[in-house]
Amino acid sequence: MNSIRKIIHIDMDAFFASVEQRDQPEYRGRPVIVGGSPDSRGVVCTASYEARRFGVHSAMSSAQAYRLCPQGIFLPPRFQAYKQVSMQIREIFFEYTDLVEPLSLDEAYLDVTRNRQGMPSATIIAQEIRRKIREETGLTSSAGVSFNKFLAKVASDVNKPDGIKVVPPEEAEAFIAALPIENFYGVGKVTARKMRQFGIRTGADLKRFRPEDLIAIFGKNGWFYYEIAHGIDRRKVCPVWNRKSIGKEVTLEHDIDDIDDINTILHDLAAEVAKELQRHRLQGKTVTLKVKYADFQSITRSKTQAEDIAAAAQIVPLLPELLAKTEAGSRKVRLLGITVSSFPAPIAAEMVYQPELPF
Ligand code: TTP
Ligand code: MG
Repeated sequence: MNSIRKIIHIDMDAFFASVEQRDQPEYRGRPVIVGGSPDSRGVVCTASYEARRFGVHSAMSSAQAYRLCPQGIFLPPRFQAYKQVSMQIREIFFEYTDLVEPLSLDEAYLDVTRNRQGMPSATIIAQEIRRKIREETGLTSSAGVSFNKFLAKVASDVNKPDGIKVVPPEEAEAFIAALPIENFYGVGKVTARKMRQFGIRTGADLKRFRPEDLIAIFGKNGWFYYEIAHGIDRRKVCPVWNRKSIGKEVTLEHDIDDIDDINTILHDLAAEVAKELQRHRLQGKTVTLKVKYADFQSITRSKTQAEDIAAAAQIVPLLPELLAKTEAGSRKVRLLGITVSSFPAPIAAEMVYQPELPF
C-alpha cells in the first residue's frame, strides 16, 4: 500500500543571532550580525531579522554588511552555545520519533507517520514541538509539515519567522505550481539561472517539461526536478544514529579518596546514564568506568556481558569489579565517569505505512 507519510521540517529562526539576543537582552530588537568583524576578511554567519532589513544576509562579507548596516552589532560566533541549543532541540524531537534527520545545528526532518504518542496529526506535533522549543530554549522556530521532505522543507520557509505552514496532499499541486524556482530546495543559483533561460520561473513552468527534456538539459538531476514538480519526493528521513555510547562523567569539586564517597557518586552517575538510555530506548552490553586521578592520569575499565543493560540496577552490580581494577581510593581521584556501549545495530528506518489519518 502506498499511503501518505507525515514529514515535519523544523528550522530555528535567525539561529546564531537569536541565541545572542536571548543571552544579551540589550541586543533584542536591534540589528545583530554574527560572524567575522567588519574590519576583517570574515563573512556573516547570520543576521537578526532587524539586520536583514538592511539587506544583510548569510555568507556576505562582513565589510559589505558594515556598509549596509553601520549601526549593526557585530558579534563573533559562540559555537558552544549554539551546540547546546542544538542538543536541546534534538532531545525534543526524539520525544516524538527516532526518525530524526538533522541537516545542520538548527534544522531537522522528522518522520512522524508513526510516533511515540500515536498522535494522528503532524500539524499538532509540529506546534507542540515549536512550543517546547520556545519554553526550553527561549527561541523561536518555524515548521513545514507535508507528506515528503521537499515540501516540508520549502514550507518551513513560508511563514518564517515563528510560523508554520502545512501543505496537505490536496494542496500540494497548487503550492508547487506557485513556487518560484529560486525557492525550490535543491535548485542552486546556477541551475535557477539556467531554468530561467528556458522560461522556467515557477513550479508550474517546470511541470510542463517532459522528464527526458529535463534530463537532456540538467543531466541526472533532471529526473529529480521532474519528480518534485509533480510533488514526488521518495527520499526517506534517515536518522544519523551514530551514537555509539551513552555516558556521564563528573569532575569533582575536590579530589577524593574515600571509597564510600566514590561509590555514592558512581551510583548517581549510573542512575543518570540509565535515564538517558531509557530516553533513547537503548540497551547496551558494555559498561565502562572512567577514572581520572588527581595527577590527571586517566584510565578506563570495561566489562561486557551477554545481557542487555538499560537500568541502574544492572549497572551498579558491575561497579565493584570494575573499581577493583583501578587504584581509586588508594589514589585520589578528580573525575569519575560511567558509559554504556555496544548497542544493537539500529533498526532499519524503513517506512512503515499506516492507514491514512487526518493530516
Ligand atoms: P539558516 O537556518 O540557514 O539561517 P538562520 O537560522 O540564521 O535564519 P532563518 O531564520 O532564515 O532560518 O542557518 C542556521 C545557522 O547556520 C545560522 O544562524 C548561521 C549558520 N550559517 C552560517 O554560518 N553560514 C551560512 O552561510 C548559513 C546559511 C548559515
Ligand atoms: Mg534557521
